[in-house]
Amino acid sequence: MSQLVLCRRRILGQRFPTDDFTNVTPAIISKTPLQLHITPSHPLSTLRELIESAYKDFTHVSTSSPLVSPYKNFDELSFPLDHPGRATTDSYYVNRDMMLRTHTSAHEVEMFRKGETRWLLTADVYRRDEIDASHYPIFHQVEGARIFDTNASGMTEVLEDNERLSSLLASANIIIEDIPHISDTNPVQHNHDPVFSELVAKNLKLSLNNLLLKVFGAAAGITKQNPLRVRWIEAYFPFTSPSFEVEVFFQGKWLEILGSGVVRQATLDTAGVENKIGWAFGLGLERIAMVLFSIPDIRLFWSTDSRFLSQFQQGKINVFQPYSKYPSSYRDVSFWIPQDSKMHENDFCDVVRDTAGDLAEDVKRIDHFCHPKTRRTSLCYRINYRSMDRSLSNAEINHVQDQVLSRLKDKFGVEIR
Ligand code: FA5
Ligand code: MG
Repeated sequence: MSQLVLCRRRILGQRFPTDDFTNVTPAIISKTPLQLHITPSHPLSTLRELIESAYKDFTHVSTSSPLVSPYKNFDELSFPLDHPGRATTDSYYVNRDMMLRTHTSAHEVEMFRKGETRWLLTADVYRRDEIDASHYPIFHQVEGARIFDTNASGMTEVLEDNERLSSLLASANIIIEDIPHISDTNPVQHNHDPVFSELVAKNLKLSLNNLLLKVFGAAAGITKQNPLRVRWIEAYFPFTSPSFEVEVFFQGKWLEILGSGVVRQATLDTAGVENKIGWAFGLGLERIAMVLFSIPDIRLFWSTDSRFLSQFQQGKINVFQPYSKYPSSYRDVSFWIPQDSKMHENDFCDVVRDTAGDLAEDVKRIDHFCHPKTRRTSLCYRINYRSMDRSLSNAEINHVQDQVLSRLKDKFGVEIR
């Protein structure tokens, strides 16, 4: 009986067998039902609606289970077998056949297969990562896509839309640093008409420049003297070519907003869509919401404290007033790792997250030492504990820290120094 319980994970009411790939933790599983992006008045929900309002004639989808097969997350999108994103160090697996999606692109084939030609899909995505104010293992993306017929009427549709979108930008307070739609290093696909592919890439850029103007214009006080600055950068994704990333200059920094490109024909072929060409983008909600609402720490999105939640209303972008910053407490942990250990930094962070939850604000590696004689490796991490809602007592932090140490010993066989 206990054997059965140990070997299964229950996620969103379904039970799954575990295997050597299983690395999803209870802390992560407990967040899967929360659906912040459709929680009324939540800043992520307001931002989702703002983006949707820029694509009024698109189909909008915003719920679906994060459980997908690795095939759907990677293979359907032409990810090579040795792509680092597939590694258990980077992604959360329920078992070898089921994982938590790492991006909303996992639903591209499904949406195209349904016959959708212009759509937005918003969802929670999961990646194993470091711990600090701008990284959280769960975040939210909006995927957008549009496809056109590869005939004369499709071409007319793109041309007309490009003209419409260009004229909207002509008088807007925006400076765009552009790059060529197609180049040697960012090539047209061999089965695409280069002229059509360029028009589609242009449509993608125009459409997103208008979106960013709407989103940042809503809060930033964009004026003639203070125009929005957007820059396009060549990128690589296995499922688009040419591919682009977009950054926006905001509060003195370039902020990475999204990835995008002309959809690989293989994706449309897999979806059974014929004689179409189009674009797709995937945009992260948290980083935009943090600057729009002045939210200083990514953990706050998960806060259930009414001092956070009561500050927001659906549809309204306002500046968050921090209610107080409680003191930090630092605890260091030094340990020897076993000789043949494959323990990864993300493994350490998951132990901390699973034990301390959102009390862990920041984790930094402060020392890495290899003993010259024994060749043993020792690591030292500094954990910053701080609650966003209350003061923590020393006893409470010590208790959490002791649990972190004992889990490290149990899971990875480390020797605490
Ligand atoms: C992707 O996820 C691609 N699926 C995007 C895409 C879609 C490309 C369609 C082409 C066509 P990337 O890993 O760069 O790409 O993430 C996209 C955006 O998600 C980033 O620009 C960023 O805004 C956001 N993002 C990525 N990682 C994090 C993170 N750890 N925390 C918060 N936001 C993140
Ligand atoms: Mg990126």
